[in-house]
Amino acid sequence: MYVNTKDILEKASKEYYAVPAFNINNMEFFHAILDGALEKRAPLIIETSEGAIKYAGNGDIFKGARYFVELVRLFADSVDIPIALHLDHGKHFEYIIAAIKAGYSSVMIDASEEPFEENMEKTKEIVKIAHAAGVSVEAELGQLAGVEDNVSAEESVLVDPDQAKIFVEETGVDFLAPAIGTSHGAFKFKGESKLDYDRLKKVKELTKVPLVLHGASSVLTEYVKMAEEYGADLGGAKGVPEDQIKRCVELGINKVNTDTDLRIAFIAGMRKYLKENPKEFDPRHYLGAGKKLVKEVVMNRLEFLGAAGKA
Ligand code: TD3
Ligand code: ZN
Repeated sequence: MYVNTKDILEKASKEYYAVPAFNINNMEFFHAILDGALEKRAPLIIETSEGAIKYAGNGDIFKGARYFVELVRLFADSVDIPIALHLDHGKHFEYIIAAIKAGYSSVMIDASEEPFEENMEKTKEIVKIAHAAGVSVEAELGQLAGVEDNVSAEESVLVDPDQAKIFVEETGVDFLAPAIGTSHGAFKFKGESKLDYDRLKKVKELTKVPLVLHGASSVLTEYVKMAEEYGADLGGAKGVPEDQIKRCVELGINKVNTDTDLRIAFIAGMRKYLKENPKEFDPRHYLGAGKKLVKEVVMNRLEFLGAAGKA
């Protein structure tokens, strides 16, 4: 069934597990993710960036938002696991409104690069509009380093736990993404991954809301290697190890945003297939090879985050 993201995340917050939020841009990734969640009997959050909405609408953002709602609802309505659709990194008012109007379950207002007061004001405004439409809201405090899609920052700025408490109380936001040292994309760290667990623990204690980890892909060696074996150049790719993400879940993370891991698995599967089947040109076959590996990654994440069996 199609549900409010809040229903999924409040249960996860109470029981200390996390639900992955998987980014999609097209039908194939959605099918792979859905199949994985059904097999694992897990709740599911599908999310789209502003860029994905523009892409799916072939330039028209209202069509793009509607496209994703129709796609997700069509399948969600006929299965018995809870599925929510979320706008990831909403930075522009028009995208946020398009998502709410089209029927998204939740939206993120990302004003994290603005000063604290402005972030609070913008978030408050979106919360008022979204809540009136029955849509829940995520906001971000601090900044992640890295560049992906519409999302970019030079260096990370970590969340201030005391500000987080004020922010949640003042804005009425439903979920909070605290920056604790992760970054977006396939090249997250030059040295070792270092996350600020103490900061995360404090944020949870002071806010008590479901918390979101961005930039949480693990960049699994197995898929990076496969992609490189068949022609990709991903030298220096590095993600957040799974045991570090698990630690974050123990400390109160309930939504784990995942894009890069799916992209890498997909390209690995597709490159291998194309190389091994040079006479093949049916898109269902080469896209299908990517889908198969996306489903594997999805099932692995659902399992180690503790979402498997929670539907
Ligand atoms: O918000 N996202 C999704 C990607 C950003 C826009 O496309 C994340 O936090 C996941 O990041 P990643 O790169 O670690 O999968
Ligand atoms: Zn993110």
